[in-house]
Amino acid sequence: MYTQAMDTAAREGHASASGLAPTEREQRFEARIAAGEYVEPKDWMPDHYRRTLVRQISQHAHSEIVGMLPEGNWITRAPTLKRKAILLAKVQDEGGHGLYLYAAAETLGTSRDEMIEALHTGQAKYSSIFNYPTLTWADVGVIGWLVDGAAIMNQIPLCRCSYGPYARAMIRVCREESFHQRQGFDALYAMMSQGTQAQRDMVQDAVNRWWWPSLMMFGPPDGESTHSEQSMRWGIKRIGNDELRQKFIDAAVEQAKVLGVDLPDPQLKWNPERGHHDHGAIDWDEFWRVVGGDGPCNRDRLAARVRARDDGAWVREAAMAHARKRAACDAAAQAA
Ligand code: BYC
Repeated sequence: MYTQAMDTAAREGHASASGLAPTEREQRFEARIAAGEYVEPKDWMPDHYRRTLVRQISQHAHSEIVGMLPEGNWITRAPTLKRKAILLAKVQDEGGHGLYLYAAAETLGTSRDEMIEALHTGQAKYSSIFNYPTLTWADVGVIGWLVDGAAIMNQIPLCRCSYGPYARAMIRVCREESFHQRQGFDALYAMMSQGTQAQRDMVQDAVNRWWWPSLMMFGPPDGESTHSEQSMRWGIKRIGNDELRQKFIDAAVEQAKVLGVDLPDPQLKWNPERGHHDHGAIDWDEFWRVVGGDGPCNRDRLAARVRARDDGAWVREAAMAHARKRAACDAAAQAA
């Protein structure tokens, strides 16, 4: 899908943008965004818009890839064959999401090697949530319910992102994420409704540990968000961090009642005037510590990714050697 987007010739009116004075070009770009048009790879765009997208899309891709690790940790220990098959498929989906997203970011002129290098050297971020450990099987269910649930809430508006390749990738990703969320809920519901007291306690313990980090996934409060204002003006983000977090909390409260678990926030209470749930204070110091590299699993996560890249070097080299031989054969066949 990205290849098609890249092959699309710059459309009439946009192709000629390079002949315009810089301010006029920017005004025309802003007008297109205001009119709700999609920006495609060959269209003119301000450098800052391009850099913002590369930053966000590559971080999103890294999150999907690093996000395979906490759940991957349970594939060999899933309680039944059915749960193992589901988990394998889910983790594989996350890998696929990472690949679509790297491909979408590549359309902006940054190579995959550059993006991966930025992750491995700690220059690029990935979602804070994946720096927490998965201690029990219930953590896998809670990741599906809360982490994928938060991801969907955040990502549905990205299906209307002004950059076409990102928006199109998000449509497919969101469909799969919604299955992921339901499978997590289903795994927890099985333990809560048919399990032993020990299993119900295990679910509650996992909810207690993942609830606050899930709320942090939406990013800092709007007042402290560096990029929100500009990203919303450009139609990259459609809804602010706080509004999305609130929508997620309101939805999760009702789902928690169905599951029969408590959310670990004594201040969580319906506020009829606001039409939303009030909630307790989020520990933003913890968030910045984790984002800064000092969470419970940051070092392990990065080390696992670097090791995977090193271990896979021979596969990449073999594929390149094969491609070179193939090209030489094709050239010889054409010359004959
Ligand atoms: N973790 O100005 P702000 C998944 C950074 S994976 C780490 O509000 P922005 C899944 C932010 O980057 C889903 N860093 O930023 C996979 C910025 O730093 P830089 C992942 C965070 O970009 C496997 C600074 O804080 N989803 O679904 O306007 C299994 C200031 O923030 C975080 C995405 O990536 C964080 N939580 O808004 C299961 C969605 N929050 O870059 C599930 C796409 C903020 O200036 N991304 N920061 O150094 C977004 O929607 C936005 O980038 C964010 C942040 C809402 C995350």
